[in-house]
Amino acid sequence: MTDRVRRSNMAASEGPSFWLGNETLKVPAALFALNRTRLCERLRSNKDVPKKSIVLLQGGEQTNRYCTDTGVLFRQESYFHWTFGVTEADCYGAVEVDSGNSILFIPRLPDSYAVWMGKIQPPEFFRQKYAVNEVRYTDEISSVLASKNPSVLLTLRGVNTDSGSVTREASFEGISQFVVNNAVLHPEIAECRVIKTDMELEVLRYTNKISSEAHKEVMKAVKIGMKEYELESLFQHYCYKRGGMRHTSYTCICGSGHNSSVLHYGHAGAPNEKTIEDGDLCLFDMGGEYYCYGSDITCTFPANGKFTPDQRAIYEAVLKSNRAVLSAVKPGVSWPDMHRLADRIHLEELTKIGILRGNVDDMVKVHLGALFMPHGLGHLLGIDVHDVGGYPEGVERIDLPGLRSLRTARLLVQGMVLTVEPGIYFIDHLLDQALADPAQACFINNEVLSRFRGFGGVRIEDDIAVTANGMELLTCVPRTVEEIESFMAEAHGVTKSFASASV
Ligand SMILES: [Mn+2]
Repeated sequence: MTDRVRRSNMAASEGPSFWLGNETLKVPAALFALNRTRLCERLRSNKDVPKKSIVLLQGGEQTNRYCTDTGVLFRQESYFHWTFGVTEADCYGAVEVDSGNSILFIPRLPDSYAVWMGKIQPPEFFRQKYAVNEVRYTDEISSVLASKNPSVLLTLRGVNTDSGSVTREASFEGISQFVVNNAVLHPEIAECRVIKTDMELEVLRYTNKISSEAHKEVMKAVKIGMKEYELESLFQHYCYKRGGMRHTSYTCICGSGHNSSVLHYGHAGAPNEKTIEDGDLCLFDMGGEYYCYGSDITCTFPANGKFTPDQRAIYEAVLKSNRAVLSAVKPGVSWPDMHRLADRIHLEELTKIGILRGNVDDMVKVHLGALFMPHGLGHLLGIDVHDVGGYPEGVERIDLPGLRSLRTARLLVQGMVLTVEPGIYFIDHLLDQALADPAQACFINNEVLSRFRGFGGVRIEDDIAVTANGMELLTCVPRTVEEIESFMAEAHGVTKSFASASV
């Protein structure tokens, strides 16, 4: 343990924390103090950062629903959360790089706030709540920063490599009197976010624990005839009631039957509204978020508690690739190689099942793996479900089917947190394309494949932390066919298929 970490652990046990009571996790404000320390250390060793630099971040803004005065439930902007852990909207934050001194700027609220929103707290309240050095009002940013006589303000401007969107750079009245550098901060802070501290890992263990339990509650409760959204609702209820998770990390994907092959099912155009039928596979991809730290877990299981032989075969093919990747993961391993490993196992297993025929090496040459797994094997996870830092300068996206969907092509490093989410899907659009392409069609046994039209898909998604010589599995749900079948049978109080009993 380094002195820095020992000091932060001591601060963690003594200082203020975020806590929602009951069995929820206490998260020390020291987590964010350590993040700021790490950021300043990185910036001080950057030759483009002069002495007397100040980092300036703008927090998320409270917005309303379209033209109305109905407030949208606020969730903090992720870089601001990583740096300050502040839950309130409309703040700014500054960090003096040389000293690490932190200044939180809060909005000066109108008197009416006290009537409609609650007591107006003084700056000292927030100074203690967030363990920052100073708290001032946002209408003082210009004068407070000028009094520090900074050489440069470092603001955040950079592209999110998953969305292509650009971060919102801090701006305030009077900024033109300062020298501003908006280029140097983004790659440095993104790189800090890629490697999780022990305190951050503790939060991600917690979000995974609660979300794993919630998935098990869903598996216990599922019945033929239910709507998919009833399970979405149960997941959210469990996460919030037991885990204090007001948000999920992303929109819940609750696909049953053919919907399980729609990769991002659950959006407003396909809002988890199908009735779950006997014989359906359920592919439920859901993750709770606590204090802005996320989780991302997918369970695939038969709605009636019993796999058919075909469902079992596909499920076990995916489980085999999932387990192979978990065993191979360690520092230094290339993430695209893990994707290739999963693809190869899928192709081998699909050949055993009879859907494919021929030489697997030749299949790899025509990228046949991407026909069944068009998405990437997994992605970095943290405050954002698709966490930042997947493609820093020097790491190029591989422009090949499947691999181009990877949200990172990095070598693994201890402290990274990632999802491992191989899947096999039967997507008519892609299957028809492949059958029309002689280079791919020659490997496909269309007679066997036609049996799997409308099958849907299987995804098995776990969250892992990369350790010194392997990985730590954060997700804990029934995974083998036997575990799932016996877990569901026990939960439903029967020893075999309970489909007919529940109609
Ligand atoms: Mn995922």
